[in-house]
Amino acid sequence: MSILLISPQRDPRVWVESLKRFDPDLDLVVYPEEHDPEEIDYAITWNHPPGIFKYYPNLKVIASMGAGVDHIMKDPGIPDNVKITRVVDEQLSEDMSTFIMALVLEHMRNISFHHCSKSWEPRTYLRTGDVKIGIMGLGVLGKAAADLFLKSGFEVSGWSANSKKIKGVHTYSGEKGLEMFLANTSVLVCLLPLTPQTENILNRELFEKLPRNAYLINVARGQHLVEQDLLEMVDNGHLSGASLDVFRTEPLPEEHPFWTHPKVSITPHIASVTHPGSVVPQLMENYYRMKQKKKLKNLVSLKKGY
Ligand code: OXD
Repeated sequence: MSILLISPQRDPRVWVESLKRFDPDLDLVVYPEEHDPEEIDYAITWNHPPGIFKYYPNLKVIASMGAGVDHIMKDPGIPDNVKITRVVDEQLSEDMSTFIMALVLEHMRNISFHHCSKSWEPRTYLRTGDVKIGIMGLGVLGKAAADLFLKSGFEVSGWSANSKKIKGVHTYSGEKGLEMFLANTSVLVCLLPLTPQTENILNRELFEKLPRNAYLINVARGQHLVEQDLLEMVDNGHLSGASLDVFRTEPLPEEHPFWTHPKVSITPHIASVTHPGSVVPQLMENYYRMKQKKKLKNLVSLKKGY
């Protein structure tokens, strides 16, 4: 049996190198190389062609190359008996937390404004004690970010669908907790998984519950955000601005109003990019676990969708 590497929009070479370095004898097929679908029992994937997995009768596991699995879950053609796993990686968590910290500091100290203004124009700035960080989504990445902000002296709140306790963090949950959480947040960070329940959650109604001048950071998925609502809320001054790393359409189309909006900062989905060398050991561990019929690590709950 063989492993299928299937990520048509990503350069597979560095993944092949890392997998082969880990196990030089690995039987690896890189899509779309010619192969026998019956020979595949484990697929490592990012943005596979929808519906393709139903042609693999012996497939047992689909392993996401990243932390997110929405690219798999949105495919109605995933066979029922196949297990899905995601990546949980310290490097990914560290990259995400330090990226969010950089955006928060950039916002507090007006760094982009000064770099771009090309004039001697000091602005008042925010200090740590002025900022209340609110993290939506308290999974592995959300907890790591909360931890970094706590260590750096920030007040931190967190919201999740189901109640969670994290030392030092004011935690809120469910519909009821959302209003209190938002009222207590001046920088809102979205780290939610994308599910039917969280799609479009960053909308006008939610923004209105934030204090005036709040700032948005979206490093989760573009589909969380109602783009027009954000534009209206920054234009009417309720939100002071936004940093967006993820978009409904990626790459963000050239004519999109976010590119030129003075209060919207764009980065090209680089908050935390999977490092193949760092995650290949866990992908392979799960492969061997599958072979030995052992419980897989980082298994996705099909009910919850993450
Ligand atoms: C991920 C991503 O989910 O890169 O890993 O967005």
